[in-house]
Amino acid sequence: MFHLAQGIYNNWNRKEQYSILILGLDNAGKTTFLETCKKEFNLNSKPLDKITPTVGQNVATISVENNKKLLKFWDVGGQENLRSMWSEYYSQCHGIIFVVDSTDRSRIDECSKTLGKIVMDDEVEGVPILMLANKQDMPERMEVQDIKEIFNQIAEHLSARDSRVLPVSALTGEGVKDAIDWMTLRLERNKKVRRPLYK
Ligand SMILES: Nc1nc2c(ncn2[C@@H]2O[C@H](COP(=O)(O)OP(=O)(O)OP(=O)(O)O)[C@@H](O)[C@H]2O)c(=O)[nH]1
Ligand SMILES: [Mg+2]
Repeated sequence: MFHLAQGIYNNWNRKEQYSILILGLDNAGKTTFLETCKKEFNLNSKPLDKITPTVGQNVATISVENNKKLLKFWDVGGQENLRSMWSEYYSQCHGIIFVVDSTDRSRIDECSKTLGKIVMDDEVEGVPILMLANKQDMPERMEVQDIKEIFNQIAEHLSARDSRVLPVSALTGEGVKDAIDWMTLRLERNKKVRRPLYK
């Protein structure tokens, strides 16, 4: 009887778990975004001024929708020599967040080429991609519309891919919850394409 009750309890308590990969060039604000997410979802987080360039990976799990879903974020280093390792994560991920430094006009071309390479990878087929125009708190930022145009050129090559560009400031937290909401909804809709893991 106890085992039956335990089984029912476990099943009832089962949570869907999704893995989300945070990608983007070095200095884009990926780790800052992750730490701000942790703070917004009441987890212990690092002071933002103590973040250093990522060499390995940072992992954090946040719980959304009244604890029914777990989003496991993988933040990996964006320096050029580290980008070749990104593809090792593709087959396991349910969603990709691509962070763009909206103030870095000189690297916007490198940024779009990097994103182009990601979306062309077969393992990424069907995975929702959210592009974040980060650092919107800075006066010298590029407008979201301009970033959207660059992104749309890449999206044109895709079929009915779920993708979106949203403005955020990982530093102030502006737009961060909206970004998580968008991704959570897309993960739900893409359930048939990639099954969630259960915990
Ligand atoms: N003004 C402003 N600065 C930001 C924002 N997000 C990140 N930064 C700054 O950008 C710099 C790089 O941030 P990181 O979070 O380390 O960038 P990263 O993408 O993780 O970099 P790598 O780990 O090297 O790939 C830091 O000085 C951050 O404080 C933002 O929204 N606004
Ligand atoms: Mg980092």
